[in-house]
Amino acid sequence: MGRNRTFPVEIAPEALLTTLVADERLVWAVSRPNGDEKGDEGMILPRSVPVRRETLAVRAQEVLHRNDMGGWTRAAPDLYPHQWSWDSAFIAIGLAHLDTRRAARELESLFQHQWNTGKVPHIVFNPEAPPDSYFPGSDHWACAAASPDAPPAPPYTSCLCQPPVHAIAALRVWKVAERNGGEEAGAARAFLREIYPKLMLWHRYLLSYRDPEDSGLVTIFHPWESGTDNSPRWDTSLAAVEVGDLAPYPRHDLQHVANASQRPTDADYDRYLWLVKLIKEAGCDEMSIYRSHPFLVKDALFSAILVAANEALLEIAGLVGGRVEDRALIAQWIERGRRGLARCRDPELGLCPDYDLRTGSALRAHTVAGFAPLVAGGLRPRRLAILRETLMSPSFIGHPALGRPLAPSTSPNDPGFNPRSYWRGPVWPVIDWLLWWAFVRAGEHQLAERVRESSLEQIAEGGFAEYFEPFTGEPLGSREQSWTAAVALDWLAHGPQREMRAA
Ligand code: 9WN
Repeated sequence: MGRNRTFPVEIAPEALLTTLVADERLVWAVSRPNGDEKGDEGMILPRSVPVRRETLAVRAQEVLHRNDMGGWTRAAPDLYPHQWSWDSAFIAIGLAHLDTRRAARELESLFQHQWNTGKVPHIVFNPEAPPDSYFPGSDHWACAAASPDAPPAPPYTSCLCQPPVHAIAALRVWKVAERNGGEEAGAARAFLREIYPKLMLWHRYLLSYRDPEDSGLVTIFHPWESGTDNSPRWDTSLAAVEVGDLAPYPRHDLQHVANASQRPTDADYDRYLWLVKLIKEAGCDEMSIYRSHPFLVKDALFSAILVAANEALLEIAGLVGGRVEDRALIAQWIERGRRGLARCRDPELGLCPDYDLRTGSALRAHTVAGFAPLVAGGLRPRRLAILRETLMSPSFIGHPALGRPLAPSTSPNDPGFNPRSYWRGPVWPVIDWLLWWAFVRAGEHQLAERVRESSLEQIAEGGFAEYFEPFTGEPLGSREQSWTAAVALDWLAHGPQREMRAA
C-alpha cells in the first residue's frame, strides 16, 4: 500500500457527462447557514441554485480523486485516512462508472489483506498516515499480526470485519465493463475469475466462524463490525459490558467534526476499546471469543447484506464457471440466510430486530437496520408490503418533520433517537443506496426513484458529507466522504428510465 498515484479518472468532464449521467435533470441546492464553526467549504451556493447533474458528477469524481491513494481509497481525508472494508466496496461501485479497472483494483487491494480464515479486515491501515490521525490506529492493532491467520504486515489490519458488500460491488464492476465491451470486458472477466475464490472464502468464513449455530445470521463481536457503531441497536447489549481497567486514550476523531456531539460518546468509546482489548486477549480467535466475549450479537442488516452478496456471488460463479458443488452451497447459504431473517421478524415493530446471543433476546430498537429483509430481497408480496408500510409510516420516511423523504438511521420515535449523533438519527447516503437498490430489485420503481431523487438533492445541497441531519438536511460528520461520492455517481448513472428497464 503506497502512495503510488495511478488514478486514471482525469476524464474530461464532457466525456464523463456522456458516459456517466443517465439523467440530465437539475437538482436544487439550497444553501442554509448551519451554525457549525467549520461548515462545508464546498457549499458556497446562493439560495436555491440549480445544480446540473453533470456538475454533481464532476464534483463526486473530484472527491474520489482527492481521496485516491493509488490502488485504494481512503474513506475520508482527515477523519478516516485508512482503507475501510465496506467503504471500499461502495467506492468500487462508484468508481465502476469512471474506470472499471480502477474499481476492480479497489477490491483487489482490499482482498490482498484477507486473513487465512477468509476474514476481510474492517480496516487496512495506511502506513503513511500520521500516527495521531486516527485512533485506534495500526500500533493498537499490531498484535493482530501475531495471529497465525493474519496476512503479512505491515500494512497492519484490524481483526474485526464489516458487512460484505464486496460481491455486490464486484458484480457491478463486471456489469459496467460488460456494457462497455472490448478489452475492458475482458479485463473485468479476468478480475472476476481472480476475486471469485476470495469472495467464496470470505462468505464461507462468515457462514462458519460467524454462524456456528447454522442460523443464517451473522454474529458480530463489536459494534464497529456492524458499520452502524453507536446505533441504539446496540444500547442494551453494550450496557451489559462491564468495562475494566483501560489505559487513557486519545479521541482524535473529535478534531475532525464541528461538534463532539456528532460522534459516539466517551462512554461508548470506553466500551468499544474494552471489547477490542478482550478480542486482542483472545488472540483474535473466533472460538475463544465465542466462549467468553460479553458482546455476541446476531446482526440482521449484516446478515441481509450477506444474502444479497451471496446472490451476486452465485451470478459470478455462473460467469466464471464455478464448481457445481460451490454453486449449490451458495444457493443453500441464500436459503439459510432468508430463513434466519424470517425467524427474527417482529410483527409488532414491523421490523426485523437483531438478537443478543448472551441474553437470548431480541434487541427491539426502531432503526433502519430493521428493514434488513428488504435488502436481502426475495420477499413474498405480503411481507414486502408490511415492510414498505413501516418504512413509509411516521416512524420513518413518513415522519412529518423530515426535511426530505429519506430514512433516518434511527426512528424519531425511538427513545435513543438523536438527529445529530452519527447512527442515532442522521440520514446516511450509503444506507439509502441499500434501500434504493432493494426497491429496484423488488420492482418498486416509484419508491426507488423517490429515494434516488431525494438523496441526490440532499447531496447537491449539502455536499458529500458522511451523514445529514434528517429534519434540516445539514451536512454532518466528515466532509468529502468517499462512499457518499461513490453512491452519488451510481445514482447519477441510473436514471429513472434505466431503472424501468431493469424491471
Ligand atoms: C469505525 C469509515 C467508517 C465506516 C463505518 C462508520 C465509521 C469507524 C469510526 O467510519 O466507523 O470503524 O471510527 O467511527 O461507522 O460504517 O465504515 O467510513
